[in-house]
Amino acid sequence: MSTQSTGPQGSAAVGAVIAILIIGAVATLGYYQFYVAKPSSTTTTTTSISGPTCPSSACVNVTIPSGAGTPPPNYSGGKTTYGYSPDVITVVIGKNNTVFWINNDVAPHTVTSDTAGVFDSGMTGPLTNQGGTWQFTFTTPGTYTYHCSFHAWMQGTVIVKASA
Ligand SMILES: [Cu+2]
Repeated sequence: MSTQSTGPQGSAAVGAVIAILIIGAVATLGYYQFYVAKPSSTTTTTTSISGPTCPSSACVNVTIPSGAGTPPPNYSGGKTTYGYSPDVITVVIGKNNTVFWINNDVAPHTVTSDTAGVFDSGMTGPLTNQGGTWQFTFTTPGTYTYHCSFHAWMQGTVIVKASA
């Protein structure tokens, strides 16, 4: 700290001015830390990803929300409605039968048909990356349940209806 020597003749008025300046600087610094610096310095890169990239009304979006990789509160095993949002969707062939999933979570996920081999985004597929998207076009009417290969609580359903 380098300060200029002002000698003993510094009056009480000068001292008061200095004190006010110091208080002002501290207050400003405090304000800066709490209201300006804090959001950028303490936030741990919570990457905010805008919604899925469904390009038109011919498709439906399903989001894997942030936190889906953590079991839901009071989880006691089995499949739940937690992890895909919305967890149940209805699509109509020829209208909106392409479904887009996006992973907004930091954990890897999959969209895997409960009936093996019907559809699967894969355990190394795009949904294993935050912000990754994967799409599937349903062409046969029916009710398709699916799950995440990594997280037992994640369960979703696509209800596919024939074109009207
Ligand atoms: Cu998962």
